Amino acid sequence: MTFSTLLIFKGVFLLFVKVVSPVILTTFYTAKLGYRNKLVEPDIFKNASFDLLPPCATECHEINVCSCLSYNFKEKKCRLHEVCIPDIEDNTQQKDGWMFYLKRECPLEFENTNFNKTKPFFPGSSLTGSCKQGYKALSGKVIATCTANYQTHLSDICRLLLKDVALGKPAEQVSTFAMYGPEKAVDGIRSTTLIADEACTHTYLNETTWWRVDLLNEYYVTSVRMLNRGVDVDGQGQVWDVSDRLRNVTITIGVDKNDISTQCGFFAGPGTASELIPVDCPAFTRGRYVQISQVDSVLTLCEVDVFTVTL
Ligand SMILES: [Ca+2]
Repeated sequence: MTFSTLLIFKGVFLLFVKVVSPVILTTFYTAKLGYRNKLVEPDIFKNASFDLLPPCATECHEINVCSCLSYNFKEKKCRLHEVCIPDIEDNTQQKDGWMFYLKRECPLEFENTNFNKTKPFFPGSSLTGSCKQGYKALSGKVIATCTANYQTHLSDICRLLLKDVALGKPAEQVSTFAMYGPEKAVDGIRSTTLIADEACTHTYLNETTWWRVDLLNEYYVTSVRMLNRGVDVDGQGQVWDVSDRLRNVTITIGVDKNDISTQCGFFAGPGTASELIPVDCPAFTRGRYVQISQVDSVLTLCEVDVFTVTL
């Protein structure tokens, strides 16, 4: 083959490249990436519910010269491209099963959401994030997924965490011994001295004792924290430590005052003097009333904190 023949071949090839087949204008970047026509995970962009970035998209991410990729749903093949021209993208879209994806990021900024990863966020990928301090996702975490059309889908939202929702709210108990009424568990006074400070509730010994508070609004209750009675010294100098009375405590939540039966948690005890006892409720425990019950014992609570998130 002569040199002039080679030139003719080259000219025809370039003509073909520029005019006949715009697809070829897109440079397949294969030297380093090696994903040209390589089989990759099936349906990587169809369903964006997986946690790991598909290998094809990952490589496009990490290699600066890759500016877009195409994926063939039929053949499960992926190609990385160095050059992407909008017209060509339009032309090639869905041709023979190929879909074109620009290396573009899904939005990562969300109100009240703090992601622990800052990498580019590409269609088909997911990021697990956590809420900023003071906020809580009911499911415990937020998964942001970048969909095929560059929309970010959040698995959950970060809700404002409210502390001390019970503070000052109406409280009741099964019975009241002396001056130790139910309000003493929500008065904000955190003394654990029942006798000297009159700081705690005290029921009579009933078969089943209970104390409850009306939060006045419905919330998702995330946890309930009990402050147990401390050591007392009475007027005669006698030391009282009956903190172990707090045991086998059941915490229930209810939307209706007549049905406070949703289980939040259980504290087997026995409690110790001035112990602060947090009990976490299952996710999505919804209610307005919080009830603390125990069997065959005097119930004494020096303070009850209810942690919630807004509905
Ligand atoms: Ca108190």
